[in-house]
Amino acid sequence: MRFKGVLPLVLVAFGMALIASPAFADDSSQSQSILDPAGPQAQHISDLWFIILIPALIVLVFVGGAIIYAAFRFRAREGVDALPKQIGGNNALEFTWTLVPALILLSIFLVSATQLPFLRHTPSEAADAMHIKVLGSQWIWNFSYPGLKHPYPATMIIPADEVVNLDIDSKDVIHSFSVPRLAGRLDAIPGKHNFMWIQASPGTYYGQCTEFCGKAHATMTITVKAIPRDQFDRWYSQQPRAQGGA
Ligand SMILES: [Cu+2]
Repeated sequence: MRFKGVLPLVLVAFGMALIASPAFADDSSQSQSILDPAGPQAQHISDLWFIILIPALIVLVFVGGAIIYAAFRFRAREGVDALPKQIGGNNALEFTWTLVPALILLSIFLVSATQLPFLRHTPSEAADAMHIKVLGSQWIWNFSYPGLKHPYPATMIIPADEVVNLDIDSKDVIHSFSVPRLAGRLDAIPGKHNFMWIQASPGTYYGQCTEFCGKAHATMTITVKAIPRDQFDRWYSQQPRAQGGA
């Protein structure tokens, strides 16, 4: 009973440590955290996460502090059985605790919504950037390049520091494309063409299907290799061409 107020705080602290830990992990090639961004999309999302963390921490300290204070101050004590003074019908108090959270949530909504156009639309200066077709199927991702004969399973090679458009589709059930260090996740839905763009610093980035899609869902991994433009051109020129392809 007397630890009732401490338990939520311990749980919240544990949860926050769990969430924040990848941000402080070293820049290992295995990292899969959006808080360790390697491109402008992930950078925006990561910045937004930290901006929202500030009001969330203030609320945590305020509400958690009030819970701890109340739990200790008004705990049951030997020989004292009177209820603490009960407050009810205080309009000013009720108005405040409705309005303040509503304003906090509205601000978070607005600051998030203003990011959407950047995340949804290819930057205008990269209007002619390459499109790669991303096809999810049970249980492999395939990446098709313009003019090339075969799709490439599991590993996507892209030119570093350049915008690349991804046209995302599914062959069977709903999958979700997610490479956290580059961008947010986007569902691959049969019959619906979804779109996102990425841009990556040179390096190798990992992700996976993030929508449970059947028994081998866990093996549906993604590797994105961002290599310098000249290396990319060399690789591309060595691949089998589609018939009639450039
Ligand atoms: Cu899947």
